[in-house]
Amino acid sequence: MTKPIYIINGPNLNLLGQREPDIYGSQTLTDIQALCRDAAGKRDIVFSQHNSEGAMIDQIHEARTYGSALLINPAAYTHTSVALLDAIKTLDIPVIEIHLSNPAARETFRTLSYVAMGATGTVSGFGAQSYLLGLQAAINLL
Ligand code: CA2
Repeated sequence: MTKPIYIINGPNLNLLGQREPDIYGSQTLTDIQALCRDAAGKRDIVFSQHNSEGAMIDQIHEARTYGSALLINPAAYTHTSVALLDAIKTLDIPVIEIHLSNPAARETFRTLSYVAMGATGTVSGFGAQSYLLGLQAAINLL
């Protein structure tokens, strides 16, 4: 049986759709999860959101064993977390970094991504569609 594609979301993304729709869009994370499940077709998706770094790392470890690919929106940990980078570097599967906004076009502190240093590639700036483009890339790579 094909292993599932893991989609891991970082802190505060549970509040998507409730604030800053001009930056992050008006869709909720539940809406994005449904879009991803539709786009994945027969492939299984394990979709999760975590407000703590440790919980994200535990889920990356799970993806390492049970996943065929990983999509990750690390949210603010993108710009701070060597621990997430180290976890991602242990994976032998495609790792695609996802962002709703385009961090490179925002504040200077968002221009550094530790996660990008361990990712296969990054999709940024297309709102919820970033997830679908990333998912398509993962499926094409598998
Ligand atoms: O654009 C993205 O997807 C980000 O990963 C979102 C993070 C931000 O720190 C990154 O630089 C780029 C922020 C997620 C916060 O989520 C919110 C949800 C609802 C309302 C406000 C923020």
